Amino acid sequence: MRALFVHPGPLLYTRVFLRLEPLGLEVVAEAARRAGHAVRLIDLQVEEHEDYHSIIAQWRPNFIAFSCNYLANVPEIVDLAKATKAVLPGSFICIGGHSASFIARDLLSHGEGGIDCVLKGEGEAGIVALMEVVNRDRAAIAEFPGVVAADGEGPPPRLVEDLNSQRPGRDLLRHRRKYFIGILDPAASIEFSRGCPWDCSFCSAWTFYGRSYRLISPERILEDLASIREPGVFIVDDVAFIHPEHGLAIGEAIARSGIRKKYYLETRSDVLLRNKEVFQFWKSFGLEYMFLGIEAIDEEGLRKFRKRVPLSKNFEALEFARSLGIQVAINIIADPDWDQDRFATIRQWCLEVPEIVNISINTPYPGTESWVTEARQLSTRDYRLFDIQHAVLPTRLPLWLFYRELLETQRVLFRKHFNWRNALLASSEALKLLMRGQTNFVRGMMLYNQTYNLEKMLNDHAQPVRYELPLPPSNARTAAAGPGTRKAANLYVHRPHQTPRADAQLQAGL
Ligand code: B12
Ligand code: SF4
Repeated sequence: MRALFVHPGPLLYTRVFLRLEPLGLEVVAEAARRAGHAVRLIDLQVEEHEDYHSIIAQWRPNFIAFSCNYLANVPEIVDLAKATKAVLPGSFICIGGHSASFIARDLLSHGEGGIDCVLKGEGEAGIVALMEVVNRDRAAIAEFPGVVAADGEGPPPRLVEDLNSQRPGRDLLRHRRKYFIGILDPAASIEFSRGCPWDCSFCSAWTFYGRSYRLISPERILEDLASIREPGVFIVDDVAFIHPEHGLAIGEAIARSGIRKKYYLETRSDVLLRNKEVFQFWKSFGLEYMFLGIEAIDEEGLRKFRKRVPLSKNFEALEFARSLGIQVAINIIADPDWDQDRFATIRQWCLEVPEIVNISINTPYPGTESWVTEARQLSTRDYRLFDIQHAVLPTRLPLWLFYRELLETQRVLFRKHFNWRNALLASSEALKLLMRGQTNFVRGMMLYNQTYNLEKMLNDHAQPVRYELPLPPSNARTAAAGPGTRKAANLYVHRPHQTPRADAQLQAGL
């Protein structure tokens, strides 16, 4: 078949701070290519809709597969699918990815016949067999694992049997130098492990992967790393280095190989403290930036998000990261219920810590436990606003005042890092990048005020809504389901795995 794999356009975040290569889609596309299909990939984060339409018109693919990891991209994907079906009525259109897996039926109904199926779960596990079925007998697709189609739904999707046998089709991207994260410009992405053994209430990583946690071998990782030309590398794992021996083995293999890169990773405070030697070692050959999901600066907030990390551990982890000389970014979740005093307290706290602080907004997503337990009614069901940068629950303050406080907090934090000393450092880094022809970081900084702007945020809420998110299940039904994670029983995409004993101990902080 002629198969076109499509990543949708940028979100608010991507315009300023980072834009990363669509690694998941590359893995799925590569599986199809290795099975002998003619494959192309277009990433609309860095290309235009006209480029997409011209591939459709000239190459005329007969299989088009969209990646929908982010809810905010749903309207764009649905419109592209409909427009494609109108010009290529015989083509087969499929959607996969993280968010698509939780709202499969709704996507089909928004598509009004323009979407043939949603393939839930890990795409590389099912894409090749799905393409075979489409080729042979389209009527049979509804029996296929992970498929949701207009006339039926197959059994749950299967997990990939061996992650080491998968490869990302990195050469399929047409503009590799457009991906960056801060001053790691350009940057590539890489995967060391998949899944997460924890179960935070606001997150859908664990419900997607059925609470499984799998490792990729150091040999395979080294082979992948050796194929990467970019000097910056973003490690996409939800929580890096949960198993210290794995982190050390990868590190030793890299150090031996002589490959020099600068790395960015995300982890948890308790993992950082438990595996200090791994992070210390990684610092010695290129770990430069780390993201810690702190989420709240009070015990009550941490309990609500079920982070299973006491506040004191978070502060201890920050101290340790500082001592290593790693640049740390942390995330705090703002609640729409916050008033001006709460914002002022957070602003003060953020100014006192040297880290880069990112503020996101508490957003119940389908697939998370918050989606079924949140008692407040959504104030909007516009997919485009579900990007954790917009308030989708009722705000205690008038909406304009909530955004004014939030933007002011973000601006204070932005300025904190653009004081004269940092500005000098950043401008010398920026100059080096510009001299190498890399403009992503500098352009992002220049777009800050235009992107994070009160008028724009309010205007986003005033847009006509053509596609609405489904309603969360009624609170009455969830109350009957019982306490804790049992409420999440129906949320899983991949069937839940027995949590291995070691990981259960990790969660309990043993
Ligand atoms: C790395 C990452 C990022 C990277 C971007 C990666 C990228 N360019 O795609 C960064 C840091 C930029 C990022 C940012 C954000 N992210 Co993010 N991110 C992740 C993370 C941790 C891992 C994704 C990943 O690369 N996994 C590894 C690859 C191999 O898997 P994958 O992309 O999921 O692809 C697999 C399947 O989804 C599927 N698949 C994917 N595409 C397709 C297509 C087809 C046709 C098929 C059949 C299958 C398929 O098969 C793939 C291979 O198995 C996930 C959590 C998670 N574990 O999924 C959150 C996650 C996806 N992010 C999330 C969010 C909310 C965001 C942000 C909005 C906010 C934020 N600060 O985190 C921003 C906005 C991003 C933007 N586009 O502007 C949420 C999504 C929630 C939602 N329902 O929309 C997640 C689930 C985390 C969470 N807390 O729940 N993110
Ligand atoms: S530790 Fe991170 S990835 Fe795991 S469930 Fe919590 S927020 Fe999600």
